[in-house]
Amino acid sequence: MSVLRFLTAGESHGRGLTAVIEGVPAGLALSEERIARDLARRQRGYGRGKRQQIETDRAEITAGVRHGRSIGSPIALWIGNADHGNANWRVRMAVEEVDERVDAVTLLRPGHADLAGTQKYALDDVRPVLERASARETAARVAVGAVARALLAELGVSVRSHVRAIGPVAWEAAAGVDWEAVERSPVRVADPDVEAKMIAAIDDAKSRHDTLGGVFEVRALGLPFGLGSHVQWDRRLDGRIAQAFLSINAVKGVELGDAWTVAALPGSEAQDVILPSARWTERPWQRASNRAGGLEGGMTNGEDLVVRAAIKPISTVPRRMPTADLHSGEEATSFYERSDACVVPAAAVIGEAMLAIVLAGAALEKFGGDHMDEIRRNHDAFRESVGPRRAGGAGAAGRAGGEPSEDPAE
Ligand code: EPS
Repeated sequence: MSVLRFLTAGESHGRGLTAVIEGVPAGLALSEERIARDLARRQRGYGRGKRQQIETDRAEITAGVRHGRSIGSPIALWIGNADHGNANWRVRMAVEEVDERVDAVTLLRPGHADLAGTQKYALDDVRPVLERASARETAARVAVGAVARALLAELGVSVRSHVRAIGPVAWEAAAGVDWEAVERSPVRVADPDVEAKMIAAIDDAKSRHDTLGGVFEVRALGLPFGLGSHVQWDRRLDGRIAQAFLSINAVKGVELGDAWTVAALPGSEAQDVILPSARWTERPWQRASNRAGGLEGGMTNGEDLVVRAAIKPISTVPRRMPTADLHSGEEATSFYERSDACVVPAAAVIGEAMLAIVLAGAALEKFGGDHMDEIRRNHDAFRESVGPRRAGGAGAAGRAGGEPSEDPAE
């Protein structure tokens, strides 16, 4: 269990979303403005549906922050659902008993949690399942992620994302991505030709009453060595990252570095050569390539961390689809209200949040401390210590370490 934990609560059309984050040290500068920026980035993206025109997500910080800084106690966040203001939703999602008749949702939608959820929780209405399974919940995760990013920024780490594919249209980003161009793009790519093709693909899917999935990539830049550990299965950072990404609604596959390409190469061509110190230009222990995506032995290895995720086309397909009825078990056709046509750009922002949360937790495990100053000191001293290590326990590049113990008991 990470020292940084969070829980969310809230239904898609209920009053709103709550998040509680435990383990944030004292002294971290935080503001609702900063969180709002990430929430707005999640709401953007070509292919989003009408719901995003109703919501303007804003997280209120209701606990754990005083005079602009965390105080070490749990941080609580509240994001109201504007759509709940609609009279229909107020009745359908009322906390108290209501006098009005509320019809059960009984048409099971394949690809959603509807069938498994109603069976597991013994429900005769799909509504309670779909409300919580909805990707609306990811707004709370992005708010939590903004807190995690603030902590990582103090350690010189930034988290970025771009889209690699929407439906059949792919974008192979170069190593030096123009991140500002990505931010300006409604499909999160930095190539105008590819952007136009992706937009056309989404328009085409919409006109055919269909939806599109794709692939997004998240990178963490400026990471220190040694987040995660090789010593125990559940401390391996690669496993923790994969779990975090697969927990994002509709994500069905995760790739670390060039995993799928490397799988087809002979071992002699699959490595990232460790360069000698004469060739280091930016930091100790640079590599000739980064096929591993910044992770070896379940630890960060100083290179950029690269995670890619495959997201399936949204299961709410805007046309009638064959299904079965929850009450009768008989053949039926699914209903359609409204939905997004493509959420790949938004999912990339959610991926940033999940990666930031995992990395901030791992950084707190490595650098410890209850105040940001303490964490910064530990972090800076560790970064200083990275470099060639001499036999006999001498420290990095011949620095201290290996000194005779001054413990009088020894
Ligand atoms: C979602 C269905 C749509 C999306 C929603 C996730 O909601 P609605 O049924 O209200 O139109 O808009 O996403 C969000 C509300 C959001 O903020 O991302 C689903 O079924 O997962």
